[in-house]
Amino acid sequence: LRAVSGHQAGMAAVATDTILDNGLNGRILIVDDRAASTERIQTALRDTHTVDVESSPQEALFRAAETEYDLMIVSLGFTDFDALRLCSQARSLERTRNLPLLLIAEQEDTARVLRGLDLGVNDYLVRPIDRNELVARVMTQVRRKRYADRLRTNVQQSMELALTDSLTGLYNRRYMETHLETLIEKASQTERPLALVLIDIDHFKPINDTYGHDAGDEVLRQFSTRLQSSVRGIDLACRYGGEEFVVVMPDADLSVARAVGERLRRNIAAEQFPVSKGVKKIDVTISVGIAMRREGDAADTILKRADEALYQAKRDGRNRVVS
Ligand code: GH3
Ligand code: MG
Ligand code: MG
Ligand code: MG
Repeated sequence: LRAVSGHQAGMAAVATDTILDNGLNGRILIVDDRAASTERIQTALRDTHTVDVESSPQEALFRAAETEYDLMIVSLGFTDFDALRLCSQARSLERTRNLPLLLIAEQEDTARVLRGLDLGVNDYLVRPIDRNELVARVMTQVRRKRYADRLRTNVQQSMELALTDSLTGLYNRRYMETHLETLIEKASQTERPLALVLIDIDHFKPINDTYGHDAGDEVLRQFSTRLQSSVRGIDLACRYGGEEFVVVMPDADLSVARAVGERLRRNIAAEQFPVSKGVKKIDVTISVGIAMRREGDAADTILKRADEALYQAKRDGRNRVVS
């Protein structure tokens, strides 16, 4: 009995594997100008994958750059086109650099297959093609492509995490400070204005104390959304720390920066913040300090001046913009 159940367990494992691969539906582009020779390949793959056929190499490259294919199968048997040129072009284009390439070769093509592998072709099959081998090799490439895509996405995500604040999704202080140096340099070269807007939520500690830390977090998140939507596309909004935010505004003179700061201040004061699933609504105000870049300013010099303006806004009674 034990032997039987062991065997069944083994069967189950194999079945799961097969199911996973069967669920892996790849998008495949076959490139060949002779319909008859693609027919069998297409038929073998059609049940599992989505298969497109393209007879023009140039068109194939366009399609591959536009569509998220998992594999391009290139026939070496083009009548008057060197299929390897297509492979080399695919490798040099940003959009198709990571697209797996599988060559279909004739017996006498050995030298060209070697050149293809040198160009970065991933695999090849020689005619006459064995159906099972084709299916298996295609699946290997599709699986590898998906795995590589997942890895890339993970890398991108961790890079974003390093640049953004996890509570609000805004850029973090580190990113802002790096970017600010660049923007200062650019403003200096182009002799265009650069404004720095420093924002601090008024009496935020009592919000935490009265409604709880979670409600405080909720206010910070909602504020960030409202901040992001009230700045221009080229402005850089970041969470500077706790309940302090910075907006770096390239190409904005003092009147533009004041207008943005004033509009935000008014908008925040005018509309309450719903917290605790909307059960409670909180009045929030902000104080804003603005500084313009002056010739020779370093990042911390502008920040310090904005901080002095902010401090003045607090002293003058909060809920105001000082520049
Ligand atoms: P002022 O008008 O002078 O700015 O008063 P304030 O209470 O806003 O200033 P203070 O600097 O004394 O308090 C800021 C508070 O922000 C203290 C800190 O506990 C809270 N805080 C900082 N980061 C977070 C956070 O991520 N979540 C929450 N809920 N609170 C935070
Ligand atoms: Mg503060
Ligand atoms: Mg404070
Ligand atoms: Mg505050």
